[in-house]
Amino acid sequence: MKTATKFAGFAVGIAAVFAAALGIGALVGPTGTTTDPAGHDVHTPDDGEASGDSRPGGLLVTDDGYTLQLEKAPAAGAPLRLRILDENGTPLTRYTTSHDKDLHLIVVRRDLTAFQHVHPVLGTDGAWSVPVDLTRAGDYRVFADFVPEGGENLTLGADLHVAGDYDPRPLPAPAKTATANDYTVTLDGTVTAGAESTVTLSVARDGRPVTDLEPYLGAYGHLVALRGADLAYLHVHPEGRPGDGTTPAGPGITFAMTAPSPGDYRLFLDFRHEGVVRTAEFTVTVPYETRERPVGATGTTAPSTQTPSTVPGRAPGDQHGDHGH
Ligand SMILES: [Cu+2]
Repeated sequence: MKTATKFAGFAVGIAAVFAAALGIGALVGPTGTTTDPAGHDVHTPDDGEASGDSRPGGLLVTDDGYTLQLEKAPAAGAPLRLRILDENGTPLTRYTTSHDKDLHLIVVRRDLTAFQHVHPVLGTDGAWSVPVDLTRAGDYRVFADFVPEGGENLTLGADLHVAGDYDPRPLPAPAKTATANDYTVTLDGTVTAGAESTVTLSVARDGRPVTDLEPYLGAYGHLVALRGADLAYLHVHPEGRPGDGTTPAGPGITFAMTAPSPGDYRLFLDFRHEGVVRTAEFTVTVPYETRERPVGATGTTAPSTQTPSTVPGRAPGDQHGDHGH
């Protein structure tokens, strides 16, 4: 169960790690003090919400009582098979549909190439299966993103080894545009560590904005973001839905994402147009902040780079009221 308390505790841990990573003081002040600026400036914005946004997923093979059990890499042409096991080791067969599917499976090589986002089929034996392209040798990461019936969204991750000569490729340089066949996708927005950021991805073809994107997985686009160093899987939410009366069918698709730390990320946008799903890929570097920090008190000054919209419904400084600072 993900209680608010559990999330808050985790957020404190993240804050401490993040503070250390920033080199601004590894120690969060003693419980009850309000004098440590590092401890009060560095946090995840959603730490009071049970939305799942406040920690990256995909780093654990077992979480919240569920385990991703992956079969060995299949022979060429055979499907990849996996199970989600509950805490008794029984295959989970009851899911809550999310983004049109009971299970979203992401397969990517460890160097962030060969990205695939597929939707397996659940067999009567409780095993999911799906064809995947594993023609490039190397280690892969497999992410299962699902909602157990009656539970909360989980993303489990496991490694898959594909024998052969592995020639890992460097992460492409950060860029604001990406191409997918004759489509060009442009990324607008700045991703900030530890705060929800809004990014808009705009689709054009042959230089003309595409305004008739087709719904895919309940949205005009589906965005997966992975942290380069460890393939942490970020939860990303599209803003608006097709048919809600306000969300346009392109060219721009807007998402809210939270990068848990500075570093390099790879973004994969799936969008559908004229019946075909295409993927545009971007590298985004989330910088270390050199922003002004409020000193000595909470509730007075918001970090200069945070706009009120990044912390909806919450006054600056009140994030720590429920977990002991
Ligand atoms: Cu999916």
